Amino acid sequence: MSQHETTAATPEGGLENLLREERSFPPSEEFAAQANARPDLYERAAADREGFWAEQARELLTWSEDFTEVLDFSAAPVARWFGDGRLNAAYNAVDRHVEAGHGDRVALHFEGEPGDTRTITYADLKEQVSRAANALEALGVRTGDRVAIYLPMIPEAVIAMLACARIGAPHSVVFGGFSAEALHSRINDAEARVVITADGGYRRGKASALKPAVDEALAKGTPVEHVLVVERTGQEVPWTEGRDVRWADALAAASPEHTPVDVEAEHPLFILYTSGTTGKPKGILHTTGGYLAQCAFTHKYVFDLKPETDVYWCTADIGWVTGHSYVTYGPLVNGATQVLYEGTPDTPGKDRWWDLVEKYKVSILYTAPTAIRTCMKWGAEYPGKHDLSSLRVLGSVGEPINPEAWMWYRRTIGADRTPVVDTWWQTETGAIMISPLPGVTAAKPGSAQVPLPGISAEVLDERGQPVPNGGGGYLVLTQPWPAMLRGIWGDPQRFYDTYWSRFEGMYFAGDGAKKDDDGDIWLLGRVDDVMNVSGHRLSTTEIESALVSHPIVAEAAVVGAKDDTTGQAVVAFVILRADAIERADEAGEGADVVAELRNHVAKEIGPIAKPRSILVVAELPKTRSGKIMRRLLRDIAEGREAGDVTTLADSSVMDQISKGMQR
Ligand code: 6R9
Repeated sequence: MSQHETTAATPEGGLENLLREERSFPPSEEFAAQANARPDLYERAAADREGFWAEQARELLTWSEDFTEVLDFSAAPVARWFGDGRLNAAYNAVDRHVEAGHGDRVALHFEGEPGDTRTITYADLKEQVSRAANALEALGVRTGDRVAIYLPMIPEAVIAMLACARIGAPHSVVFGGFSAEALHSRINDAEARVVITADGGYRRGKASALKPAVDEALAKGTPVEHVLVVERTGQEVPWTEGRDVRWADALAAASPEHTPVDVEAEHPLFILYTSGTTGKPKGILHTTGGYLAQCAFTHKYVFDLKPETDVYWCTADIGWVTGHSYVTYGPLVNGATQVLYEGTPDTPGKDRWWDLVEKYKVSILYTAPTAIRTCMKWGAEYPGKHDLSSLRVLGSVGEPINPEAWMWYRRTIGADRTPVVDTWWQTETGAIMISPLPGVTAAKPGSAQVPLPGISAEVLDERGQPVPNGGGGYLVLTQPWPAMLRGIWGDPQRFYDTYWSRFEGMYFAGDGAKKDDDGDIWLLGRVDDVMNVSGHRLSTTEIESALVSHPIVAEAAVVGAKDDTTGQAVVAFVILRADAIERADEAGEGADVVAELRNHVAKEIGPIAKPRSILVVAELPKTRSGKIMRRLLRDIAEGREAGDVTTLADSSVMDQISKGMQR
């Protein structure tokens, strides 16, 4: 049986196996006795939701001006939390820990892929962030200006984000694996004035380049005035005098003192682009006070963080929301010590992660199911070579975790001792929403289980009615929460249409879910045209647009097919232009066409979007109204008989495609 037969991509896929899961892992007495979370958190939050969040915001953050107002949802769906309070995110993440006498505590244990290391204390971080903030100001960046960040996983990525936050300049981090084209559209959408990048970074034992992609993006026309370039690999890079500035020079010239700019709680902290159901990525907007409060709260309770003794490691890249909330903001606001690792898990060997856990005595590990399944595939001998006894909490995020992977994570990595927390949330939610609490919840392998204290979720049927226990439907959030997105950058209508129009007055997340007999929630994956490949969100439409932008492609349809390792994989069906087919036939270039198109997608979007397979077809299955029936293509891509074809305009199309697949 494939691992994925138990995790359906859509509610109609059926989840019968999952709901038969009866294993339960109650917290041990020792863990519960020392846990941050207590069962009464739920009751306190239920009794007075707003009072509960106000208490968390005051306890976990330092405000330069206290708030009197907690939630204002009068302009729904845009919420204001702690609206009349003022604070600074970088001050909360850095300075106040130094002022409290923790300047010598390690903030970041950085490990480069080649094995170079840097230890950065909170005092070091304060100096670096202050210098970087002064450097940005010297380049003309003011409060409210946007700054794009395109960096590998090096300390400067965190420093750059915090430097922006320090001056109240919203950052827009673009994942380093995205192409020049993707970078260009994100820079322009946010109208960034400055880009912070590096010459390159280390990946799979090699120095890969980043700066050339920035040059290529800027050549297409952008409002960018300056590019700050971190020297990471020392490779030669093209240089534009006057525009490009060396990070090291700019920081050396800047003062190590900088007064953080106090902003309103609702001041924009960042924009982060994520794939939606149309071709154009959405710039998800997060603001300061509510976002930080929920990041800090969830990080403290879901991971049971003890900042004095824990070593925390989240393997996410800062290009994704997990890297924002659980590398940069949550952990640093809580004064945690964390590991930051630049490279891949199998360089130089398949035990690199476990080597790092042993070396830094990591006690809390937060990673994605795709990584866990990859490690499962490699085998237990790799973690087995290392002492992993420091681990005490394991977290999972990004996609549904199948019970087999959950069990392996707990047994092989956690010695059958550590709680595993499966955390459901999204770029849009800003912070964890549904998760067990270690020390409180009896965990069920494969289920995110319960909304956190102060969070309200429900599973609704087609007509918007809550499903009974045992039923399945659509996951919605029924009450505003502090870290919720405040909109889509520059597109309020799309914000409303995407999330708030399906069910009156409720946020529809785009995920299918079921409630089991105990009322616990099981996530089933996306119900829209968004794929989840290795925990990364990709839009079918965006990849289709990329394919169609190639001159030889007439039409394209993309589906996410189940994949044992990556969760889903991109499978594309393309119709070539007639003249292109003739030319390819003459030259005998069939295979080259596929390779060419895969590379084209990598160039347009990024290597993560490369289709696993591309099938050249003569026709696509369409309804009479011309809608491509992706459901049928998914059947083919997953090796099944195609389902109901009666709504097709031409039902013979599927036979032709299946034959093509068998060849
Ligand atoms: C944090 C993050 C969000 C989508 C979300 C859902 C899927 C995330 C999950 C999960 C099941 C979990 N997802 N965590 N599905 N169980 N624990 O991943 O944000 O990149 O915006 O993706 O990921 O489908 O809607 P983002």
